[in-house]
Amino acid sequence: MDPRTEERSRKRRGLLIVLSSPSGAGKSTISRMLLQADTEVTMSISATTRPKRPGEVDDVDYHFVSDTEFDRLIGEGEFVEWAPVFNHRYGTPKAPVKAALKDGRDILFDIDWQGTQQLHSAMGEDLVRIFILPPSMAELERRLRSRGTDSEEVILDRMRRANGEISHWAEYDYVLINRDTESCLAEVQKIVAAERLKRQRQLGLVSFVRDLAGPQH
Ligand SMILES: Nc1nc2c(ncn2[C@@H]2O[C@H](COP(=O)(O)OP(=O)(O)OP(=O)(O)O)[C@@H](O)[C@H]2O)c(=O)[nH]1
Ligand SMILES: [Mg+2]
Repeated sequence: MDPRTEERSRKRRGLLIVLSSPSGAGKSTISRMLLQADTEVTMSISATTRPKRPGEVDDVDYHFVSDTEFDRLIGEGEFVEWAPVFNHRYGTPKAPVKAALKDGRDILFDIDWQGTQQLHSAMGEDLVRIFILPPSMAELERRLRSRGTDSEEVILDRMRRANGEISHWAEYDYVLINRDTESCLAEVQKIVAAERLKRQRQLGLVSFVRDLAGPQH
C-alpha cells in the first residue's frame, strides 16, 4: 500500500497506557475490566524470573524465564525496560510495543514506578501514565486482608511496600482515587478516550486539513 493511504487507513498511532498502584489498590481488577470492555487494548505480557504461582499460565500471565534466559534477553536488547522488584526481575518485551504503536492498537502495562520511568524515557509522548491510589491506608489493608490468600507476614510486607510505591504518585500524568471500581474504571476510560484524540496521535490530519483547504487556496 502507498504509505500515505496506509497512514490514513490506520487513523491513529497506538497509545501506551501504564497503570501503577500499590498492591491492593485495585489495579488488576480495573485492568481486567478495561481489557474486557475495550477490544482496542491488549495487555503487555512481561518476562519475569519469579516462580509461577498456582493458577498462573506461562505466556498468558507472564513469560516465566530463568535467570540465564533473562540475562540473554537483556543482552540482546529485547526489553524496553526492566527492573528488580522484590527478589526477582521483571521486564517488558520491546517487539509487541513497537508493533502495537504501528498498527494503531493500544497496550496496557501493569508495571511499577521504576519501569514507568524507563518507559517514559524510551517512549515519550506515546505513553500515558495513570496512578491509582487507595481511598485510605486502612481501606488498602482491609482489601489486602479480604483476599484471604496471604499470610500476616505477606500482608505486612505489602503494606510497607505500598508506602514506597505511593511516594512516586507525582511522576504520573493522571492520579485516580479508587473509591469504587466502577467509577474508577469509567475515569480510566475517559482518560483513554481523550488521549486517543490528541492531535499528535491522529495520523493523516495534515493531509486532511490540506485537502479541506482545497485547490482554491
Ligand atoms: N518494571 C516492571 N515491573 C513489573 C513488570 N511486570 C510486573 N511488574 C510489577 O511487579 C510487581 C509484582 O508483580 P507480581 O509478581 O505479579 O505480584 P502481584 O501479586 O501482582 O503484586 P501487586 O500487583 O503489587 O499486588 C507489580 O508491582 C507489577 O506492577 C515489568 O515488566 N516491569
Ligand atoms: Mg499485580
